[in-house]
Amino acid sequence: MTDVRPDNRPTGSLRDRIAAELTRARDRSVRLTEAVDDDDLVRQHSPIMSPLVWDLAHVGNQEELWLVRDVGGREPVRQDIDDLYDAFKHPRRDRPALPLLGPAEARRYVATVRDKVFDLLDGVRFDGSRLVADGFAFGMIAQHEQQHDETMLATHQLRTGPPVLSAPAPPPSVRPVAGEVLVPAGRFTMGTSTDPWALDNERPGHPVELPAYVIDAAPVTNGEYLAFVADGGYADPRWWSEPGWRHRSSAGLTAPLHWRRDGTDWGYTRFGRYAPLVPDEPVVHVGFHEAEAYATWAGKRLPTEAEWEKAARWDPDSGRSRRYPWGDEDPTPEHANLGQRHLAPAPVGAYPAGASPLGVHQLIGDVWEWTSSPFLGYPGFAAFPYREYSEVFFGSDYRILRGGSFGTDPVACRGTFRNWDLPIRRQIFSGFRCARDARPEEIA
Ligand code: AVJ
Ligand code: FE
Repeated sequence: MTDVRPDNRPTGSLRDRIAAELTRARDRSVRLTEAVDDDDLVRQHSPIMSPLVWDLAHVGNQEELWLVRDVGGREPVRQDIDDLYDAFKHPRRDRPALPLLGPAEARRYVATVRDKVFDLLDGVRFDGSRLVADGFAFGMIAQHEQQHDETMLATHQLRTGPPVLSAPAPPPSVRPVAGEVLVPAGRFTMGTSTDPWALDNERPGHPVELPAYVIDAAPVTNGEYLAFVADGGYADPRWWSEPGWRHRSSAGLTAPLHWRRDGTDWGYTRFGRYAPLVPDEPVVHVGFHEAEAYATWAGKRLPTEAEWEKAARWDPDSGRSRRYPWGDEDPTPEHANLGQRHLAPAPVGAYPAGASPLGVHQLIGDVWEWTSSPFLGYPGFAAFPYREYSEVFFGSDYRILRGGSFGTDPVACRGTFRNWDLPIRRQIFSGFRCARDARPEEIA
């Protein structure tokens, strides 16, 4: 028997898609946790990261809370561990000392939860509460697991020792991309009210009016960033904000995280392998303060979040906002470097098919891009389904990042997707591009 939705599409396809997304996320979690031994899984590789085994069981616990208990109305699997895996109860630095499930137990736990979810997925109706409409709760959980997979990938990058992950190199540049793109003044729709798996902070869609501005056609590359380093950028307070300079000084920053001086050249260690810096690759592992300092040094500024999104979504022909720079179709490997297919950002010019109509490249994938905007709710924001996903982080402590990285799965990446972190953080796969106001003679 097939249910039929109001739009006459069978619900079977939604069920299949949910099952595929959940399975894809789990395959990735398994790969990331099977790559290391048990010792490594329970160890903390950095005080700002959880042990990998915490992420694994936390993913299962969220799945249990939302899908098994809430959507399914089933008996709890392990109510006794809710507190251990509540991210708000224990800061990351304290997590290794908790009586966490061990690797074997954690694996059994997530598998038990998943079995129950597949069982209830069989019979669930997608026309009930707002939580299950369009499969939202399932989509939220698939995105949640993929977000933690990206976090686990960042933990892998922080661990020391021989390499355990491998992937083919990203594709080469096929066309030089440089310079800037003028985005004309006018109104566009920011955010969405219709994307079924968009999270609360992406909603609602609302008009935003922007003056004309100019945005870089590509992310700032290692070569460009190196010019800032070589020019003494890290030693000159003129380029830094006051809090940025204070942090630079107390943390002793001299280059992006993972960069290392190799005689007169620079290189970096990536997932345990050392390589010379690739000049045309987007710079990665810079904090907001570093991005802002570079932009000031370059005579520019970071884009606002609205400027980033208009560049990524606004279609000059139709005036509509689309899901991605290239249109509404799901990303393929031709469009963007997403989903951990590669373990590095691709060089600038590697994805001409992913460019926006105005010619802005690599907005999606490669590196998360810092914007100048704090994390705030859009006009009409309503927390859904829980305040702790977004709302408790609203305020000026955090800055927004956009576009996803090579480690972001497509299910958790779109033109409306909002990420945020503290301005000092650089363990994430973060880079940036610059923007500036349009000059009068450019607007004419
Ligand atoms: C959206 C990436 C900032 O990892 O802190 C995971 C996503 N929220 N579990 C984070 C998230 C709850 C979140 N970020
Ligand atoms: Fe989480």
